[in-house]
Amino acid sequence: MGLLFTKIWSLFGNEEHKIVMVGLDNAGKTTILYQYLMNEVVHTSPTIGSNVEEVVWKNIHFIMWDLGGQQSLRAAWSTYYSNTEFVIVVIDSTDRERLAVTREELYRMLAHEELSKAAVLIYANKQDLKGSMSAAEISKQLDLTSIKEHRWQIQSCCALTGEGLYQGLEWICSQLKKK
Ligand SMILES: Nc1nc2c(ncn2[C@@H]2O[C@H](COP(=O)(O)OP(=O)(O)OP(=O)(O)O)[C@@H](O)[C@H]2O)c(=O)[nH]1
Ligand SMILES: [Mg+2]
Repeated sequence: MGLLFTKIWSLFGNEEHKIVMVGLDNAGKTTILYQYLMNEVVHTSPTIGSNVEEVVWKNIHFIMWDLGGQQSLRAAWSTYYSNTEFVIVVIDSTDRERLAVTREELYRMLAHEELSKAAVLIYANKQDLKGSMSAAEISKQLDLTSIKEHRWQIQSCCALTGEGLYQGLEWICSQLKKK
C-alpha cells in the first residue's frame, strides 16, 4: 500500500528528491542554489551551516541542501547524507592549488555508507574566469574514470550566467528515469 501510494504520488509530480551540494568554500554552491531558484545572482557570504530550498525543475521537486565548505564545517557534511539521491560537487575551476583537497573530500564522501546509492554531478564552475581548468582537466586530476560504484557526470558551468547549470539538472533527471 505504501509503495502504491508513493507511485501514485510521484505520478502527480509530488515526489521529492534529496540533493546535497558540497565543495570547498568559495566554489559557488550558494550562488548556484539561488540561480536554480530565482534565475539571478544573489550576493552571498560564506555559508555557516547550510541553506535548504525546494527547487522545481520540469515538475520534479528537489530538496536541495547547500552546505558550507570551509574546512571546519566539512566534518559535518556527513550528517546531511541520509536519504540523499544525488550529490552535487561544486569546484572553483581556477582553484588549482586546492583541487587535491577536493579530491580527498570527494573520495571520503563516496566511501560513506549512506551515499552508496547516490549519483554524483560535478560542476566545474567559474568557467568565465581566465585560466580556469577545463572539465576534462579536472576529470583527469580527480581520476573520475576510477569511480565504478557510483553514476557520475562532470559539467562545466558558470553560476553567474547560469550557463551549464541546467544541463547538469537534465543529467540528474535522466538518472531518475533510469531508476
Ligand atoms: N566569476 C565567477 N564568480 C563566481 C561564480 N560562481 C560563484 N562566484 C563567486 O564566488 C564567490 C563565492 O560564491 P558562493 O556561492 O558564496 O560560494 P560557496 O561555495 O557557497 O562558499 P561557502 O558558503 O563558503 O562554502 C562569490 O563572490 C560568487 O559571486 C562563477 O561562475 N564565476
Ligand atoms: Mg555558501
